[in-house]
Amino acid sequence: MSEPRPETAPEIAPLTDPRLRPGVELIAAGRGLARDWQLGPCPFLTTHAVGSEAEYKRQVTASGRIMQHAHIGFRNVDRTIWAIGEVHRNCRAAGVTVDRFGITLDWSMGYPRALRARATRGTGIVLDGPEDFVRITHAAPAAAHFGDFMLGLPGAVENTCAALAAGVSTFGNLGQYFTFRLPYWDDDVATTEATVTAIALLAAQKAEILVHSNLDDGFAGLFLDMSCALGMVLIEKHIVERLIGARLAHCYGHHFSDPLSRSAFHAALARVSDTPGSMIFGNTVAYQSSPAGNYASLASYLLTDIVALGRWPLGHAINPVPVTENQRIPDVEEIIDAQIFAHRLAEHAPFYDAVFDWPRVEAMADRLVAGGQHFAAAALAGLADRGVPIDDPAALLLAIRRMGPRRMEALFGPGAEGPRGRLPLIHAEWARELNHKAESWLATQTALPRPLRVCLGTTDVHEHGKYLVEQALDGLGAAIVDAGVAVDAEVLIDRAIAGGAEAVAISTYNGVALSYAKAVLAAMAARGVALPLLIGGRLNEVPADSNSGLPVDVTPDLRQLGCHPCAGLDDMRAALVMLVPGG
Ligand code: B12
Repeated sequence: MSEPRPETAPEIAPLTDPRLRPGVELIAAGRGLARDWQLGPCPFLTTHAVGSEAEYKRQVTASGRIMQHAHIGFRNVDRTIWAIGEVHRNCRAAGVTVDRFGITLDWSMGYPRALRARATRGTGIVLDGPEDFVRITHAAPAAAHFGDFMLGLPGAVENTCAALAAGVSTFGNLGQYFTFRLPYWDDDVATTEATVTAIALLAAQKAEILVHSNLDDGFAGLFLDMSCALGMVLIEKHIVERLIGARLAHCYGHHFSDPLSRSAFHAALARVSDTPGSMIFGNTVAYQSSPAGNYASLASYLLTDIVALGRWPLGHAINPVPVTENQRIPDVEEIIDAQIFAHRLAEHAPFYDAVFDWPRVEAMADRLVAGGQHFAAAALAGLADRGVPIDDPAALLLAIRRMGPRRMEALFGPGAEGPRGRLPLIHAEWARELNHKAESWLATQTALPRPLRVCLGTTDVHEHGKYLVEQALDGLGAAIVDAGVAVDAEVLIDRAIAGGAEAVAISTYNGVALSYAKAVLAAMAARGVALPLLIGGRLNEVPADSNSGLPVDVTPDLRQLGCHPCAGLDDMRAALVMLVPGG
């Protein structure tokens, strides 16, 4: 099955922008900031007598112990600080060391500080000032990893200064620069300038600071060819290490379900990078079952990671994701259980080294590296041909972000040209799985009575739901009006009207389902249209008066508003047939 061709698609921006300041100027600004902002103290650095997490990682790697990462995603700061202490203490009592904590900031933290109070809030943590960062880094003698909504977003400089002063020595997340869009924020020039300035500030530190890039947050979660993801490693290293002078630690994992390609990607990374890795992210897309079933997915990816780290000790921590991840934000007990599970598995895992088919892993790593090098070289040459100064980190970042994963892959991918796009050297699992899901569903369906025009968009970066729905609609014979990814409600309806849509379909995951649906209905009313509104994905939201800070299901509220919540594709087809005249 190939990618459906939407009838209409959002406009494409030029690759260069005269408003963008030269990289050298931004780097100088970052260096200037380092005179006032230097790495501060925290219990992690003092307890382990290290100058930075990079130094700590080299020490522990040399000892042969596998490091562990725990992700904390509560909205409430006090609850987060309590949770960090609780997890660290209880795990230590069980003989388990949690080396680092991933702090899931809320997407409103990505804005410049002055705009945050008015921003839509998702499900993550909101920190008010540098003192809040300090409270978090002092919650336990473990490294605090600020990955989300830091680098790559317009508030990068403020957040980086505050976290640096609080003792943080690993900063994310370059991957988010390429894909994350904040509601009602379109100034990608300001976002680029803030990101380069913040990375230059980190490069100018006396201590060795790690810049973290989660590839799956970036284009790796959207490329159809896994070797292009390895290519992004090379391009990002060119930008961050060669052009800006900082150290870049890569993370991967969300979308890597197959042990062969997951360990091969690690082997490939070992050939192209000597910077300590941050963490290997859990294969969260595989969590499609109950907690008991998800333990099987947890074991599957963790065993692969531990055995691969045994062979290529790159310094990554493993990330045992709690088995409730696909239902909601996991709670403290579930985080502790996952950490204890990982520690015990790390005792078993080395005995699996002998039974892994390493020559097959190495052979796939060969193809990943060859394909990645092809992609990186073709992309840099291709962008230079299009007038992008590829020795300027800011210009290069902006051009790649504006070109996007589909055009990058189509133009610079290593695979042969096929009838409908490039043939992937190594087909990304997420795409294979969703293609198969769409095919098997369509095999049980009949086409719609007539080709309906459906406008489809997402509220946030989660695009896989849309990818699947696009395939299903295309197979049903519908015409797709593509409103794009992370689109504001008003723009969604403008594109629906411009495309002559008869229904609107939204895919949402960030815990904003109800407020977004209300904004869409208001936008329709303001434009004098009333189109059926279908909505699917993670239909929840944190109530305004919540004291737990955890999201709740809003399906009944959506129905009350007159929307059509869809648990899956069956609900979608039924709604379309019922709602659209002659549908
Ligand atoms: C993959 C993933 C990501 C990837 C997305 C890659 C991409 N480019 O698409 C990445 C890594 C980028 C990501 C980022 C984030 N994520 Co995320 N992510 C997931 C994950 C693991 C899978 C979601 C997915 O795509 N599934 C594949 C789809 C096809 O399957 P499905 O959801 O079952 O879809 C079915 C139905 O829902 C339906 N459907 C879906 N959409 C639609 C639309 C219509 C119209 C219809 C009819 C049907 C329909 O059809 C499908 C088949 O039945 C989930 C956890 C999980 N396992 O579900 C977390 C999850 C959704 N993410 C979450 C969060 C919080 C985030 C971040 C904010 C984290 C952060 N702080 O950075 C960021 C988003 C930032 C931003 N800018 O928006 C939370 C949401 C919390 C909540 N709402 O309760 C989850 C639940 C994880 C968790 N437990 O914390 N994520």
